[in-house]
Amino acid sequence: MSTKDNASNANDEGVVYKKSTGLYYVHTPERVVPCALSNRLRKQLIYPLAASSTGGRRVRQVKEIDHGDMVAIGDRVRFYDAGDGTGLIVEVLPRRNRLARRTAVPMPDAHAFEQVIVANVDQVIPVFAAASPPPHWNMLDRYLASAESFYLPALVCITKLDLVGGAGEKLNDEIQSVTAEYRRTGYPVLLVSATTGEGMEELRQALGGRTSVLVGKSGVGKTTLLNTLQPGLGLRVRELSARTGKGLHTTTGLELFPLDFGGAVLDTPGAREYGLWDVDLEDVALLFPEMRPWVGKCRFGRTCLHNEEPGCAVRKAVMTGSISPRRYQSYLRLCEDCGAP
Ligand SMILES: Nc1nc2c(ncn2[C@@H]2O[C@H](COP(=O)(O)OP(=O)(O)O)[C@@H](O)[C@H]2O)c(=O)[nH]1
Ligand SMILES: [Mg+2]
Ligand SMILES: [Zn+2]
Repeated sequence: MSTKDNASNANDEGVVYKKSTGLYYVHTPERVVPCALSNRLRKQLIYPLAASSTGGRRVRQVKEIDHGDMVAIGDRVRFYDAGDGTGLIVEVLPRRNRLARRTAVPMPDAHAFEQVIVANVDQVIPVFAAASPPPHWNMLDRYLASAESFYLPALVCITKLDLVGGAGEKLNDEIQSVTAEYRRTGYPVLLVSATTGEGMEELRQALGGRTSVLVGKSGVGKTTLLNTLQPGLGLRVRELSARTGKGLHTTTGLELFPLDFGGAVLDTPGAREYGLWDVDLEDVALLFPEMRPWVGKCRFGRTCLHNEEPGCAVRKAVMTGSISPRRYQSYLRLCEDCGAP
């Protein structure tokens, strides 16, 4: 086949798995094509975003593009195949959803802009170690609330179970009660260990055929889980620093990895920045699924922030045991981050 035949095909479609110095690595079922962005597309600035039509988001979208980041990992794109192994992206197809972070702003009065980490996500998987580093469940509540704010399903993965006696009958009390709590709230929880292999089959099934994003701080064991499921994924395992016991930071670009058993996974190299923004204070409670039934039923209705207000239905639910006091504390801390007085 001549290279001309490929060049004539403008309708190739694929998914961006990796970005690197102006090139987008587009995966199709048959091949990987490094693509540049067409100038025409660069100038167009606006492209349809399926999940959002509000003015505010539209503005953010333009800002995002202003900062040169108009194609995200996970985006489905159409491209011209140049016939020499490279291509040119001519269209970004509408996004089903996205996971984003707020990027630091250099000037005090400038607006933070949204940086899309990955588009078209099926699930967010917060990963926590049962021990080493010790888990901070408040952080898990943040990840979960963040996923909720993007309307993304979440699956909790607690790994290194071997360090606390395994997932069987001897399961550590704290892990047991926390697991039960999240499951009651409706979040699936997987208890796994890359060392003993327990829970790994369930994890494989949860990942299969889906696009997943692993979030969790460095050193919890994310990369090891992936390497264990699929040896040779080429992901570097960072050793815990012998001195500090913390994960060593290396700056690696984000990359979506295709899984042999179907689906793809993004291993974020540390996730401090998954804060919330653009969430109104009155809506923070909606990011906690177990609070939703009470939102709007307080004496002050939808203006209640469920803190000190009299006649608060959410606080009453905490008092009567329907809402975990621990999750409620996480809610209050999140409110503070969102500017609660
Ligand atoms: N005991 C135990 N150690 C683990 C397990 N998974 C990972 N580790 C260790 O934890 C450290 C950090 O792992 P890594 O996968 O690089 O974490 P990441 O930063 O989240 O990707 C490494 O020293 C791993 O060997 C596990 O299931 N059990
Ligand atoms: Mg890693
Ligand atoms: Zn209230």
